Amino acid sequence: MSIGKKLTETKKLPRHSLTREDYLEIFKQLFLARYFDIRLIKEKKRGRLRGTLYSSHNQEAVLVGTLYALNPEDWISPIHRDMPAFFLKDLKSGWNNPERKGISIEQIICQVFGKVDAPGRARDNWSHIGSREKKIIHSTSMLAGTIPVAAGVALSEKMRGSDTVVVTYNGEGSTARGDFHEAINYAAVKKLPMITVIENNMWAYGTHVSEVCNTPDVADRAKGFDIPGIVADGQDVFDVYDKMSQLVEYARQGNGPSILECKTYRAYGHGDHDDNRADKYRPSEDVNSGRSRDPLAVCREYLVNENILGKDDANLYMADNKSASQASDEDFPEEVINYLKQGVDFAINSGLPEAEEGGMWVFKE
Ligand SMILES: Cc1ncc(C[n+]2csc(CCOP(=O)(O)OP(=O)(O)O)c2C)c(N)n1
Ligand SMILES: [Mg+2]
Repeated sequence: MSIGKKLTETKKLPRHSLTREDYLEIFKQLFLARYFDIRLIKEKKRGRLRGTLYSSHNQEAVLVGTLYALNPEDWISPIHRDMPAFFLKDLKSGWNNPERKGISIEQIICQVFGKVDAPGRARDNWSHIGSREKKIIHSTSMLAGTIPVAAGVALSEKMRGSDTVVVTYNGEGSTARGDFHEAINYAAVKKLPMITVIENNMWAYGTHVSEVCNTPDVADRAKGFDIPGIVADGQDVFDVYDKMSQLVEYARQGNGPSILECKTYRAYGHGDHDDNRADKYRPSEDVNSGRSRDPLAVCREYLVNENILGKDDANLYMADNKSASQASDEDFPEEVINYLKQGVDFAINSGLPEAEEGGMWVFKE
């Protein structure tokens, strides 16, 4: 399919239609996603976050760039690595806008703290949530297991005649699963408006991408379905945005599904329980090169080069490449700090569910 070629040949990229406010909002959202991660690591040390933390550090441009290309009514299907996606969705409609089609920061911090005001009412501390109202397909642990569900949602939207698209997020490891192929095959045959974003962070727990994929790019899997398969620089939020926007338009016009592979790198272990082990199965040169292009730095450089932001303003906040123990609140915009504080304060004051709730949603009365 020539859609990727068409994009590179186009002089006017989707980013060129963004306003200055959009550019600055995107930069701020990258900081927000990064600060969420760093703040959670700190909250875990304080004992407020129970359970495993799956960091999305260094992968923020994938989430921000793809989500910024969507309309409020579009559906997303996030997985364990995409916790920020739940509150980044439709964030441009206003961070504190109750009408926006995304989950509030208060609810998300309650979710990770295991509090009663969480969408999961403290049954879980991570991504096993969803919202029909906010157009978020419920996340499950079964890798690739929600792609068939997303295809079903896309079929339903198509039958209704809407121009809504459905976006599924997946690690490169899950692309070796049978249900990945079955669901995309079905979507291709039925020309469903479904975009499968592959966050290729090179590792699936301790398994390298070369152990699960025999083609140079994971996006090459699209060839077997005769659908577009495009590769984006996952460290560059604007490259992700451009390519995603084009695939979204392609789907909205009724042309069918596509795959967008975003090449990135998992900064830490699979989860925080794996941080120390990951140093043993990943060579340090590999880690250093995978983390050498921080999405915050890549975005900042672009904004300065394009005269969207002056150098002094661009350099006000320098969280680049800093771990949770190295970063402080001064490294982030105040608005970002305050937004997280709002969520954390709410969650601290939220209670635990009554024991009687244990059977709720399990047995039908
Ligand atoms: C069907 C299935 N097999 C195995 C697992 C255990 N598991 C959870 S995450 C994971 C690695 C996933 O790697 P990848 O898809 O690349 O996503 P990443 O964690 O790198 O974002 C594994 C093996 C699972 N949850 N579901
Ligand atoms: Mg992976």
